[in-house]
Amino acid sequence: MKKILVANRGEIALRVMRSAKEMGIATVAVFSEADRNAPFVKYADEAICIGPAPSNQSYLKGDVIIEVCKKLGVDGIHPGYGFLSENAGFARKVKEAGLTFIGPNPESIEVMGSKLAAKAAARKYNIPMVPGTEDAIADPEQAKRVATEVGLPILIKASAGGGGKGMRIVENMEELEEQMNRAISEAQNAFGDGSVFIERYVAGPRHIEIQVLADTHGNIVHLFERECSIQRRHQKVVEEAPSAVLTPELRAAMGASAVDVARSCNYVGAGTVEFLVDENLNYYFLEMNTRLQVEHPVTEMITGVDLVKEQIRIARGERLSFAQEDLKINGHALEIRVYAEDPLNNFLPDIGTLQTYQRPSGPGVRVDDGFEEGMSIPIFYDPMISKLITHAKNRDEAIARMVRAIDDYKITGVQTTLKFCRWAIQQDAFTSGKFDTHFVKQYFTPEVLKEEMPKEEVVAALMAAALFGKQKATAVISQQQPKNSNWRRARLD
Ligand code: MV4
Repeated sequence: MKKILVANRGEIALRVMRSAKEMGIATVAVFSEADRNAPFVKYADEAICIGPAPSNQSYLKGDVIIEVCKKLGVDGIHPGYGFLSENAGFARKVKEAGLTFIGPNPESIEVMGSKLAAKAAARKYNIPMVPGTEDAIADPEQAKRVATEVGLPILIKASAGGGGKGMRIVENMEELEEQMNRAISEAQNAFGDGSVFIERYVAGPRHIEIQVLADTHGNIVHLFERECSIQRRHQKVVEEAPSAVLTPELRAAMGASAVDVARSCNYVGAGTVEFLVDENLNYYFLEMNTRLQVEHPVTEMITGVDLVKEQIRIARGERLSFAQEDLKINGHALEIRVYAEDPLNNFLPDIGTLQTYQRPSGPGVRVDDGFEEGMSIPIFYDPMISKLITHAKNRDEAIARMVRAIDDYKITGVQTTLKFCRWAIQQDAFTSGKFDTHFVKQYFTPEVLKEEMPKEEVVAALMAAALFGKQKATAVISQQQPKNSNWRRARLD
């Protein structure tokens, strides 16, 4: 593989190109008109504009991207995350064009894209799963029988969903039929597939995922877990590795299960197996993400493995150069996602120009970003500015280092989630490790950020929020707009 095209933008495009460069591989960027001056475009050996700003006219144009590959003599395509990364049809077309898709086979993407098919595949390997239905369900009477059997509350999930899309909680039998019918019609509208299934609702779970790598020779290893329970409306806020709650035994068991899930769909490449872990440390398989994830750096920090390089080596047909026994956890890593969003105003995207943009640095600090000072954040895509990652010899030091790095990070011109993250990682519930997926809902109100900010700033921000309350309401509604809305955040994880 001599030349790779990165079918993505922003920090992840840059991240992928850096590893390619270290491997002596030339890089091609494709970009939209909104990204003309972006660092990833300048960094690439060659760069081609593929269309206007909206993703469906640029980054989602698979056929155009394949044409660029043919023209420029590209060998392989790295899809990053989001956009075309989990599009089985695209992966298939890439293959048919004689190019290498740096990712799993289209068949694996397809199986894991259907949550029912994923669970059916995993069932053959005795992976622990939440009790519920094995097939799609549409008959309300049957649904009531299942609900009685597994016990209320239950969750109705869309098979074509994932990442929390199309999920509905049902607390009592009276609302079951209506909720199910709504879930079916929503799933039909959103995904073109109205299949839904039922699971018992796990009340206060942690979200823990396992990174796997699989080569084309049947070797599969896991690279331990990432704790992703600190999230807000299915948007991850803080990720860490390792998890504060896993024992070595549980880690080994979940790792073995994750490897089996990968095996169950003939997986090749880097993938992530998501689990719920309940308060008694029972774990349940949820779904598998068939791409490189946003939060992959924390795994890189604690294992010393460059996941992008491994993806490329695997795509070249090489064998994994290490076995499970060779992998060890070294220290502790944290990642926070820095968004151009206003935590004092319901996390509304606050796009604008990065008037000041000074990164933190120093020992154990990594910043994965795609912006420079003076650039404006396009309204067309996810408003993530960067990922701030710290690594230290233990969890307490990684947290202290993160607080320091946040304080050293100077961003003006847009509101960011920096102070929200600073608050989160200093909560007793976080520092003690005793938290679950309800952390933000449980503890966060805009007022808690008072301590994180100078007083005048709080007053001004809260007043602005109150004054523009009406505007805010409109914007919230537009955030809930369907698929093609620019504000609808690409579901990354
Ligand atoms: C669940 C659950 C409780 N019980 N399934 C949300 C994302 C999708 N991957 C699955 N999700 C959940 N599935 C059962 N049976 C709770 C969630 C959930 C969640 C999971 C992980 C991280 C954050 C979450 C936030 C709300 C709900």
